[in-house]
Amino acid sequence: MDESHDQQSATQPDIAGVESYDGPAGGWGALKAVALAVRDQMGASTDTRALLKVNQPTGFDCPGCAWPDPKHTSSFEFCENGAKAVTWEATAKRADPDFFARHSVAELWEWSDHALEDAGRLTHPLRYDEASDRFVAVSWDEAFARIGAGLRALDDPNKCEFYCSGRASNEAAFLYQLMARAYGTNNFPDCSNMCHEATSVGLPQSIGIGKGTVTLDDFDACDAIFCIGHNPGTNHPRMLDTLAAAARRGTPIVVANPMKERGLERFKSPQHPAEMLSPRATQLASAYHQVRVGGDSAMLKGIMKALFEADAADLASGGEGLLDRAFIAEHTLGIDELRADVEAIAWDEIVRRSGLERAAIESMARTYWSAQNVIVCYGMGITQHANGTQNVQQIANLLLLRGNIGKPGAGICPLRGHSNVQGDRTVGITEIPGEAMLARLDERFGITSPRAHGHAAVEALVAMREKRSRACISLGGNLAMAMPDPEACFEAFRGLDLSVNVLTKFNRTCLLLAKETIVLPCLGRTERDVQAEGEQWVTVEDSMSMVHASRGSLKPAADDLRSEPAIVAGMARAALPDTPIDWDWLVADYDRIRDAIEAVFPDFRDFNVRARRKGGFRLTVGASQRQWNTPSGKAHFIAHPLSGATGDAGTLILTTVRSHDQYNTTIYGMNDRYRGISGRRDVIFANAEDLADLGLRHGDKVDVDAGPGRVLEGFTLVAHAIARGSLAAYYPEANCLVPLDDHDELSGTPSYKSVHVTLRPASR
Ligand SMILES: Nc1nc2c(c(=O)[nH]1)N[C@H]1C(S)=C(S)[C@@H](COP(=O)(O)OP(=O)(O)OC[C@H]3O[C@@H](n4cnc5c(=O)[nH]c(N)nc54)[C@H](O)[C@@H]3O)O[C@H]1N2
Ligand SMILES: Nc1nc2c(c(=O)[nH]1)N[C@H]1C(S)=C(S)[C@@H](COP(=O)(O)OP(=O)(O)OC[C@H]3O[C@@H](n4cnc5c(=O)[nH]c(N)nc54)[C@H](O)[C@@H]3O)O[C@H]1N2
Ligand SMILES: [Mo]
Repeated sequence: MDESHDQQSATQPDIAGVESYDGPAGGWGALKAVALAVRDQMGASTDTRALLKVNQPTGFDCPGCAWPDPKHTSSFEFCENGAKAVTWEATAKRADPDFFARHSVAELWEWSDHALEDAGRLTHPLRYDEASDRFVAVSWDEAFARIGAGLRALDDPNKCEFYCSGRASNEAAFLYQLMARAYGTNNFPDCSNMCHEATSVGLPQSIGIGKGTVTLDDFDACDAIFCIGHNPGTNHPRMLDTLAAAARRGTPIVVANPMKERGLERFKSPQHPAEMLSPRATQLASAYHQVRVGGDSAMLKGIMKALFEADAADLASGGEGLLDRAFIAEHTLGIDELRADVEAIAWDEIVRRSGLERAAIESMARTYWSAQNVIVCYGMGITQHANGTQNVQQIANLLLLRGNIGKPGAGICPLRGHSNVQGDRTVGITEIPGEAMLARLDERFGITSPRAHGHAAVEALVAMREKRSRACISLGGNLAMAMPDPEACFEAFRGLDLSVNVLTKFNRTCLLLAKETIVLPCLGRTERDVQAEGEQWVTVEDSMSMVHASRGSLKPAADDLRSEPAIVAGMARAALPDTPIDWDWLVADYDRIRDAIEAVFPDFRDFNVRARRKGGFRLTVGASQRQWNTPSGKAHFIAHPLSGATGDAGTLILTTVRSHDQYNTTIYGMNDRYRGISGRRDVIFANAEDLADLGLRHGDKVDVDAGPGRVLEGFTLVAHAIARGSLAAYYPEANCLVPLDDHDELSGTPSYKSVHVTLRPASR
């Protein structure tokens, strides 16, 4: 049943850990990987029942990704990478005080990121002790007292950054923003600043809301799906069942991705016993277009150009045209500017910049206009560029041209990142809060929230580096490793007075020592959460604006763990002895936090009732009903000059991607099964013809140079199915190539996916 074959081409030398993978996504390889993850992390003795509770109506929300579940009524929703996320959290390993007594910080610094997290779950609050160069256990009271003292010592609340990674529940995130605003700042760098900020900024201008407009039901009713710049086989594996169902119905799936990703090509669903036992897999992509890295702007304009041309031809021959003219007239503004802009670009330029033939782009356009209802899905391949917001708006333009927003079976579908990144935003984690929300927050809690805008992620790191900010509190995440330019970020953290990390696992950001460095261990999604008035549950919002309950059931990893809401309350109590907020009362019963959320965000009406319903409820997405929450009340076509890759001969643009064995900065293992890599991550994927032109070969060691001081040394070239002019490397290893100030001007999203580089034989 082994589906991978060693088919290294005869012309290519053998390289350790590199061989082609010819199997489908999913299949027996996925089941094997789950078995290994369970064995390595959970051991025979621990409670593997957790795996059966993932995404069940009575269970917890999978910490893996934000893809929704089929109405929360499915039988066991199998997903290899969800299982890895769960086993990684429910591991039997412990990073307890003994562990920290054995290993100094100087020693831990030399460990790999994989090894740091693989030490296991944190069990006690920790404080860095300079005399012994070790983290030592402290009581919760002492930890909170130290944090409170550190926060009260700052002469300006805007000198503290409150980072939020997207795993925190709605309840935890809401309390967290309340604490920061009661303290006096809107500094909320968050992981969405590195992720879908281009969506959050771009879509409100286009369609009046910064969220996707589709639900899972729309996938049953659509006639074509476009997948641009995302890799569901690895990052949203449960989506493969949705795509496979569409493919089996004969729905065309058009992919635009510089890399051939197995999870977009074919899939064998472990949920389908018959398929598992047959040699056949489901073909997913009906057409696969290897657009150049950074070539999406040109490609999208090309599709629109072909559509306008075909529309004109259709009208000329007596047809009704291919645009949805009634929709455009009733619901939109800006069509003339968009048309003029698109028509002015020459096909030559579109072809050169996108790296796609004109015929290929025309075929994409034909599939688009031949379908009545179209969904466009996209991920980081669209957003993490200097023109990320523009890319997002081009996708909205394309959809609006045929009325593909706000009708069944059609819409825009950003693939969100962390499992609750969208919810955290919804409940107030934003550096640019609206007045209405602040007014309600103030009224509900008797505080005066600050009105000035705060820092997003890049601004926060710059402020820390310039010593304008003196403290950073992180609710989850590994900020210093997730951001571009690790050297700059390390320096920023090391200059702080106070650094606090609330985590399940120890990571490198904890090793960047401030004057006072504290690590607080929290409960994970899988674990039972008992507060003063009984057992609690939390809520999360998925990619499709569905809010539902998540209830952990496992025994906590250690007796002394606290929940995220309880930890936030502890910090707040210590830092803000004079606020009128009764933190302990709020945390004793999370229904009270949910009532407060409802008071501040009216869309959560009857929150406690609706959250208790099986499957939860959907938040209002105006655009899904063709209600456009823009100043004009209309949806907007937004024209932008061509941007992104120039396609000039000889230029190489490097993108950074996730392997199949990682969750962001968490490295579960060293394999990337679908891309044929095992036991290593020090590779650069390159196009074979580009290598030939450069006089380099598959297997050569190279230095990747992105400018002065930005060199990735001694990585091995791997000839791969990737577009010409394009290279790919793993994140976070390649983050040293990305400058902190190279980001989308409109949204601040770092350009993780378009780094101009040169290659040369390795110097060592
Ligand atoms: N198992 C697992 N699941 C995850 C995560 C994880 O790390 N592991 N991370 C979570 C998070 S926070 C996020 S944001 C999502 C990320 O999910 P994705 O958006 O799928 O993430 P990436 O791996 O960054 O890959 C994006 C894809 O974009 C393609 N790409 C790169 N550059 C370009 C380009 O210029 N144009 C186009 N069209 N495509 C390009 C790459 O080839 C790759 O296939 O996944 C979430 N889910
Ligand atoms: N080059 C490059 N860089 C990137 C990206 C890229 O594509 N390329 N992607 C960017 C994106 S999309 C994102 S979202 C960021 C990710 O940035 P972050 O969200 O900051 O990073 P993670 O790696 O997800 O965080 C891992 C840590 O989260 C903690 N953790 C896990 N579960 C929990 C929990 O339930 N509660 C708490 N409190 N802590 C928990 C663990 O201790 C673990 O060490 O990285 C960004 N950086
Ligand atoms: Mo993300």
